[in-house]
Amino acid sequence: MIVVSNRIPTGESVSGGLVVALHDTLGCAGGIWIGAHPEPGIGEETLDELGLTPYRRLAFRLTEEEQKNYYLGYANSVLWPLCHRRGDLVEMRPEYGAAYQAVNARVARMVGKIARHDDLIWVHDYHFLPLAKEMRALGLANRIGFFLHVPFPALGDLSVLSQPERFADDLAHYNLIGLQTRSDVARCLEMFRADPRAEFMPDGGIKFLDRITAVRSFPIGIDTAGFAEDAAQEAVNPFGRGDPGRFLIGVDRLDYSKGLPNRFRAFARYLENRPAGSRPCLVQIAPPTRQQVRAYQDITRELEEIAGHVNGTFAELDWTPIRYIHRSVPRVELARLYRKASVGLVTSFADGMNLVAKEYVAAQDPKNPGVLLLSRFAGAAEDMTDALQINPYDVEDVATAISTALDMPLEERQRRHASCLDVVGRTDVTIWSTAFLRALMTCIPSMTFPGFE
Ligand code: ADQ
Repeated sequence: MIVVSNRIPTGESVSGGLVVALHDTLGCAGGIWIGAHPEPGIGEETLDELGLTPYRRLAFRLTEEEQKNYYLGYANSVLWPLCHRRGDLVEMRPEYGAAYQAVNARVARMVGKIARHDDLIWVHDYHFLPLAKEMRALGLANRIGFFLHVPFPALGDLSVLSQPERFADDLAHYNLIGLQTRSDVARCLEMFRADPRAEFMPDGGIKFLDRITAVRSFPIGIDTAGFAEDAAQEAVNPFGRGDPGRFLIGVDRLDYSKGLPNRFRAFARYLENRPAGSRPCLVQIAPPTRQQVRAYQDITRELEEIAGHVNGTFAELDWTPIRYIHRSVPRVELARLYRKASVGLVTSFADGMNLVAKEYVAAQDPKNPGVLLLSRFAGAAEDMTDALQINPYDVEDVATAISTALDMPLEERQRRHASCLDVVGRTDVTIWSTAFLRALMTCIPSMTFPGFE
């Protein structure tokens, strides 16, 4: 098997849900994992073996220009805002599209050099939409699957692209298109339905010109048991001596899709109605990402202003309303934080799945669980119907939900938590990867894969 993703694990250890899942999958099946090296440069290289795993890691380096035009440019200033319904933030430049195509062609050649005819190829995310088409052009007839981690764009939004018709054509070169939710599948099918080149087959497949593809949802999850185990480790105290008492938690990459300004505003609105002395605090962990992109600089500044304003308005000598932390936190500490928090806040305006929602639920003590506030626009909301679902555009609605969550009786908390935990367990990350690979293999019954039959 060959896996292609933008990021690959570097260094000695493997952490993070997706990375662990792919590491285990490749560890079981053997194969090669290809991705971009975090440091800029030229060329390709094999990274040191990760322990005794039976797979290899192959990294390609992006030049400074490629980093700017392919990664920050086309991937994160065109496709990311497009998929997150922020057409207003799309920044279109000719050099972006050209670099995106060139990097995809280069990665296709890399795969072409090492792929055997019976290798399965699994491509991840919006950085590599045209990769299958580039590989087909080199003559690769392998079974190629694609998984999109972010929301599938609405048909109308695709018109933002200079050549919107290429989106369907690129995707149709994959044998299987995996998406997070049933709503994503509906939007993808709508795109194919509107395209005169596509024809729907009786078995649900899509014939697109001379190719056949399938579209299905595979909701991604986390390593549920591992996370619950970390969360229960009482020896770990993430606060040291600065215990805030009762608190709410938010954990997000600092991204405009996560609805952070409205979260802070809603928390402030909640505080207005709560007498001083009985107020909880909000711990917000948000490491900055993609800071070279203007929209990310803007959201960083906006959030600092709001946090400063809320803290200036409500702080007391011995209490700060918002503890706003800009760095990464080790996973075991993060798990402990989730467990101690009375409320977990997910307020995305658009989100493929949102793993934080699942991590928060997995980390709770089932006897005395906290409450998850979950945006109805996060993919996780499709199945986690017993989370307290909120409309992140409506600050008043979120403020009321914060109040409801903090006052919720134990029995209702337990009932809602048990239902959400059931969803988290059923979509565990190993179930996700196994289901995807099974689906990718079904069209070739003679093909077997150790551990995935
Ligand atoms: P993201 O947009 O990054 O992922 P999310 O699914 O919430 O969003 O995953 C974030 C991960 O990073 C979580 O595992 C979280 O614990 C971790 N994290 C965030 N801040 C951290 C911090 N300060 N320290 C340590 N860890 C931190 C994209 C899509 C999502 C989709 C995932 C997986 O945007 O919609 O769910 O991929 O497919």
